[in-house]
Amino acid sequence: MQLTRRRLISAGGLAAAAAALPAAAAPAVRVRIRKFAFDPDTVSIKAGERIEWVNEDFAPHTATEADHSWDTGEMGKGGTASVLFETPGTHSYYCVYHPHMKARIVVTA
Ligand SMILES: [Cu+2]
Repeated sequence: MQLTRRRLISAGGLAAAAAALPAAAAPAVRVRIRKFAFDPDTVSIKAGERIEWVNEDFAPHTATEADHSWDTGEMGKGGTASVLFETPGTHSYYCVYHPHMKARIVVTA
């Protein structure tokens, strides 16, 4: 059973250019998932930074944009996933398994 899963998904266009970069090249801001909540539930980053989620619960979770423009897929216990945000804007996201889990990302220029 695979406990740790890493994904890199690009949001906001230029996906091909972003995918060519090593994942470590973009700074990451960590969001913990614990007790069926995203912590912090609002995070501000600059364009070109990544969010990395770490699932500290036993239950599986996702981080999924409300309009489904990006989705980490399932993160199991101890799993991680990251998304690169290249353009300014505000993203509302939730967990597809537990829709009451909601959070926000503000990407500034
Ligand atoms: Cu969940």
